[in-house]
Amino acid sequence: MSIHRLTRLLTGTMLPLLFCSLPARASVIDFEGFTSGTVNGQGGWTVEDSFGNGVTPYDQEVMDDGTGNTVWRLSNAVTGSFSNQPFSQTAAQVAGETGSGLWNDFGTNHTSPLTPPGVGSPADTNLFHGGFDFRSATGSAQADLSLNISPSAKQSNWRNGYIEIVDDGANGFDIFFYETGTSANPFGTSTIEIASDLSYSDWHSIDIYIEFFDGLNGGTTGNDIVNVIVDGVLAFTGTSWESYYHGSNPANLNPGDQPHRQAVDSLTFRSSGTAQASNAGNGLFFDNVVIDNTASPANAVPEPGSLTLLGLGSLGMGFVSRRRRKLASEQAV
Ligand SMILES: [Ca+2]
Ligand SMILES: [Ca+2]
Ligand SMILES: [Ca+2]
Repeated sequence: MSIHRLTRLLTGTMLPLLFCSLPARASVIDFEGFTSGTVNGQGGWTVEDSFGNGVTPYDQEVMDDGTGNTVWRLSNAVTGSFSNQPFSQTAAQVAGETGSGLWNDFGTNHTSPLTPPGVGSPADTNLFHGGFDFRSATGSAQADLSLNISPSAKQSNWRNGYIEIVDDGANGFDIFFYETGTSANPFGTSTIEIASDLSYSDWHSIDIYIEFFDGLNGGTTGNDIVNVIVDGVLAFTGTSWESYYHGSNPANLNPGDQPHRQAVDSLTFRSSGTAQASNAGNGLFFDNVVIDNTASPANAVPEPGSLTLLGLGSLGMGFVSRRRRKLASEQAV
């Protein structure tokens, strides 16, 4: 397990146990105890669509990574559209702006699909945190491997952010963020490389934090703050896809339409675009998938004194290091 993931597990689970005034809301899936084969139906994960849009046989499975560690593997040997892609467990809380809700609502327990899909489960926090570890399933390059991960409502077509892990076949993985523009031209900014050449053989960690703020900047650009942390380092600060939703449905007139404001409760791990059959059986290993809608970069890192209580001196060095990094408070675009 990466040191960065361990720190998140500590902040998300152990500290609340130590300080009982804090609710333990972090959900962490390490796949231990899962049955080999499809992850669908295990630990709250789904690789299906409960709204009748069919099932795609993605190249994914729970398996041993060769070290006795159970992981989940996904490649882009099979690609598909949206709502039947793999989705993680859900958060205990729904994250979004005031008045937003989950599209394709799975109810307050996130398990009962609303048919037909609509808006429900109103947001009860403005903070979203989704994170995971990953590495190459082969430990080496896989040309044309590309997978994307988005904060989403469970089995929803409607994402609210986008991270892409790409292998260009040279020197390691490259990480991209899809930034939005104005409500009139929501995808005007497009993809931005936020990290490059991460080794194939090592485990890496990515964390996506969203802090939702009501409305847009002057009715045009997103004011939500999205911080992406790669291997414990703030790699990029951008915004959510809210300008797209405002721009694509400005009047929000039809009850059946997707709303302006998209709340999220999970991560989707999406295999899309041109299928790369040569990656069958390979792709990425994922582990330690965290959904925790109680933390943001500003409050996720405990004071060094907390670590003294834990007696974890070496980890304390890491925490101090992270604390010294100044997190951007303004959008990068
Ligand atoms: Ca594991
Ligand atoms: Ca590369
Ligand atoms: Ca906003």
